[in-house]
Amino acid sequence: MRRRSFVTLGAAGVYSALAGCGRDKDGFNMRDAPKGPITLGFSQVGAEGGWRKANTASIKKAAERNRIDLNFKDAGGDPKKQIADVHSFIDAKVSVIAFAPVVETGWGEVLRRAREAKIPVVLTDRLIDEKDTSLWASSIGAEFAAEGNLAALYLENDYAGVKEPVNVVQILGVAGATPTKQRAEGFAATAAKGGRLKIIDEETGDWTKDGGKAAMARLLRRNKRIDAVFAQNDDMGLGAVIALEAAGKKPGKEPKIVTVDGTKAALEGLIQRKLNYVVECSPEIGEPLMTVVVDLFHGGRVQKNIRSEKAVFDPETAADEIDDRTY
Ligand code: GYE
Repeated sequence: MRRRSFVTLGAAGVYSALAGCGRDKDGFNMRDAPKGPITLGFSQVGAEGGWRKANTASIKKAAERNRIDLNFKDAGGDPKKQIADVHSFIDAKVSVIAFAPVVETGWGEVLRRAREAKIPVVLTDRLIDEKDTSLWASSIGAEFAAEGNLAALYLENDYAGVKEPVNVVQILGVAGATPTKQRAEGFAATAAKGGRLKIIDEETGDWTKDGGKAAMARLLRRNKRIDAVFAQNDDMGLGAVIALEAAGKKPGKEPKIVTVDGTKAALEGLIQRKLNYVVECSPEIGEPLMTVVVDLFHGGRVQKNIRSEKAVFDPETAADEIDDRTY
């Protein structure tokens, strides 16, 4: 952990008087502001692809800017290691814990332990399956179901006027993660409303390019006619492009491909017309997270749910955006 002098948050002494109120609306008993810098224990899912790497970079950069001492741990995609990492933050007596959960389940015990130790918890990116919502102070991330809605809507519009059903295959992220469940639900709900898109098959691609490639190869073996692919993230969609080209297909024409995230690599895929649509999911959670972390101790208003904006790119809008894309 890096030690920092108590500089930019020099005003903290003034604000800490406000933090004396000590409880949020869920009755969460907040600790008084630490004397030195706030220490944040952050547990990351892993480094599975472009989105995740950008998310990690955003968190590290924002911690530095906001003079927060970051204790960062990478779970390598392993839910058990991730829970052990969060226990280790409690042992280390960090001021606050934040994490992006690999999967939704298994969190009750460690979060109750954090509460007993009076360490506030912030969820980033994804959600957890716990009824007691007072176990976390805030959650920051995207609306995954709405991303699935948009992905289906764009395909639906593309096939307006086509009479036969449009055969869609889906490449899913890791099972048990919030975006895997909710993107699938959102896509299916909008597809059902339109009545044109038919989800004929699905495979998991584990959020990675290699996983997406292998999933697409399996889907091609099982399905004669695939009109469109919904890949739940960019990396898997770009992996699917490789498998389709290896099978002599023309990704972007037949089948059409829609993905979620909005990384630079995917915008390039759009410009090359190998992908058709990309729904943006911003990985830039660092600044909003640090704002919440500071507010928790210095009396600012902490919102329970903070949702990010989203946009959809096609080849034209990707060309406008690509030079500004940093991830
Ligand atoms: O879409 C994917 C990453 O949870 C929103 O996780 C995140 C997802 C993102 O592996 O690329």
